Amino acid sequence: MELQANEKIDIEGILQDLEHYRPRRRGWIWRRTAPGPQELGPFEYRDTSENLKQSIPLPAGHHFGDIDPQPAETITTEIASGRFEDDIRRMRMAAWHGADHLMVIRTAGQSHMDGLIEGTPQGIGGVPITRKQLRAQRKALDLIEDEVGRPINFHSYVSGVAGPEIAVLFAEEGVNGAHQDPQYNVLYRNVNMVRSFVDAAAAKKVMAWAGIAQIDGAHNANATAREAWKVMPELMVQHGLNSIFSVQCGMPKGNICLSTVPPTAPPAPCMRLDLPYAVALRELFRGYKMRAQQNTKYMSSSTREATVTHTLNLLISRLTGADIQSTITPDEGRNVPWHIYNIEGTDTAKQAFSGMDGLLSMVNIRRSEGELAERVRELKERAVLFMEEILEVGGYFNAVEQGFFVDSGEYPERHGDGIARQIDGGVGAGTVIERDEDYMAPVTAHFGWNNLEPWGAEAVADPGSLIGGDTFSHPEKIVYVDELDEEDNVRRRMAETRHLRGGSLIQPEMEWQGDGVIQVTVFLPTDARRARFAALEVARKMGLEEPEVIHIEAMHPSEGTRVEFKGRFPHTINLDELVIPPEPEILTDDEIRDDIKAHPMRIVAGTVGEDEHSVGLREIIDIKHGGIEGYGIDCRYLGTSVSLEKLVDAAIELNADAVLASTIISHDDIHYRSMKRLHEICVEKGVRDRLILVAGGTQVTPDLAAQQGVDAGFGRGTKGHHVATFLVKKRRELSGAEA
Ligand code: Z98
Repeated sequence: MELQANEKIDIEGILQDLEHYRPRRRGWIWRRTAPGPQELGPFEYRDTSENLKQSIPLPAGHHFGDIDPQPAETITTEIASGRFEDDIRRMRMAAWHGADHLMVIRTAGQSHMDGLIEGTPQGIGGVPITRKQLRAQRKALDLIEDEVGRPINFHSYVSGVAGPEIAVLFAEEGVNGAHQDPQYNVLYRNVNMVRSFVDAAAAKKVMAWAGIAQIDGAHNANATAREAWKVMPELMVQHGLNSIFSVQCGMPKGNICLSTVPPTAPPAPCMRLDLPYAVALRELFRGYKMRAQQNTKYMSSSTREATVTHTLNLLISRLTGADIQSTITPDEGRNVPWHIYNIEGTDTAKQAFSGMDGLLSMVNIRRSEGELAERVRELKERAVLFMEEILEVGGYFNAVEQGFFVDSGEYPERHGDGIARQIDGGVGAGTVIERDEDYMAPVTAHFGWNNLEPWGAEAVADPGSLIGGDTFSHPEKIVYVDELDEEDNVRRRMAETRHLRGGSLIQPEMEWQGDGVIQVTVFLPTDARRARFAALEVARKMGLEEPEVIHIEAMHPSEGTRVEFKGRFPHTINLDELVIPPEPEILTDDEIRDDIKAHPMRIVAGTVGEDEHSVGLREIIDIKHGGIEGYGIDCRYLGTSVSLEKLVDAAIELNADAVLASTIISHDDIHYRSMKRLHEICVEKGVRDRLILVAGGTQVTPDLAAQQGVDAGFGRGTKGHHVATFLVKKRRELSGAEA
């Protein structure tokens, strides 16, 4: 199986023979940075990684030869709509935009699962991780990484009381990265703390064996705390605990990623608050990797606001360093993320990093003096004091019992509202038992006491050898369960949307094939309260089902409101029934410029008849607005209300190649009559063969214009490059030269 850019990925094909699919590699792969400065198009880049084999550049990339610089940082996007089969297509799109770390699950609450589940049940706001889903996605990603020419890291979460089992599953299925932090279980999922740390040791050992990169859970404290910037000292404590614990479990520092988030957001003076924290953290944790996540605590339903927050966060990353850059989708404040927003988040990171390429070669942060120096020192001191107090009260477990964590005060201040858990409380309390002296488990990457010596040196080196190999060395021993639920499975879901695959029918889609969801932005000239209900009425009148307002923003208390709503468009569109005109061929700017340079061109232009509307024509000509003089065309503008005779005479006198007549006024079809007359005058004067006649105006229909005898008519929406393309091509045609 190989993917072709012009063909959709075959999900049915991916699902076939999954039982025998084996991931082709294990472990995390970092981006390969370019060995030195990289020339791309007209620019030199300093902080980039290798280019993709196939990709979609940023929209403005077309001005620069469609270059697509890839930053040095690994870029994450979280794709977990609840239907893994639809997420695969989104993963492919994200990879084409430059994401190489794809995370699944989000709010699904895997931590609440007490064991492994099988099959492909649908998740709510996330994906319940099962072997089949992981395997299908890894299989798809193996194809996608070949397509874009870069390894894609696949990521999920090792949490909850099934954590160690999940770690084994991930090692077996080629998952490359995982969140693992026992503190997350304790604080946010109320898993018993003793159990959580014992599980974490086992899970981390397995992750280390499989080369899985780890992301910790410290960032959840800023997302939970009432005032996120106040937990900065605690965040460093949480990072410290999980990091050193991971090292002790055998994980290399180079695979331990601190999950750090600039803790606050605009309109707070966020750079002043976030930068010292970022600097202090990186100094305290040298040798570890930084995974920078976007601030979500203050996210609203404004995608614009989320994007600016993200961009400011990206500046922090660029100034202080990030190995992995996450891109929370800008719609998280209102949706389970949609396809288009995963791509937007990825592009925001790509764009911001490209824009800030080489920044540190020109800008220094004032680390050693002033406000930054003082604040960095203060944050570190607070973190160290926090650690010391944990020791004073008898250790981490006691500190948690006393509610040390996620307190809304800035340490050492405490407000007494932290999350407190009991040592013998929570899910799985009392389930940890000491291993017997003769305890023995014939498995690879086993943590802690394992009485293997009596079984000989081979057993010590490879415990699995005692049972003829375990699933790590003999994956054929993995028991693959295809589906458990007759109703809730991928086969059923895909049967419902079969008509939308492989044929000519399509339906709008934001999340799942055939969801029919569309989003509409309207401005309603009334106050916010009434606008909300008016918008729903608009949606109903548009024929949308289940309309819902997803964002509302006052433009003024009474003048108007911006409303965004979504709804279900219940129809399908048949692509075969569309009448699609042939695509007009537009020459590139460089092609036009080269042609004009080789064969200079002159035009005369004016607004004809009794017409003072000159703006449209001027914009077609004007260099600043992308007009044709920008290509080197010599433009002689004769003004407004120019008679047709005068226009033609001027063209003859100046030996022009073309006449551009602006025909704005359209009552009684005067504009078409002018075009006809223009053509006739040229015929009368014997110059029709050598003059190109172009007419433009907001009411001009190109076909009707051509019927009047001019060479082309240009209507509303015309830009300079349309006209320039036409002029160059027409002149080639007239001179018999092949385009
Ligand atoms: C992120 N967007 O970090 P449930 N373990 C840890 C976590 O941080 C999380 C989970 C498990 C964020 C995602 N983090 C939030 C350390 C979640 C997952 O209980 O399965 O939902 O937890 O990128």
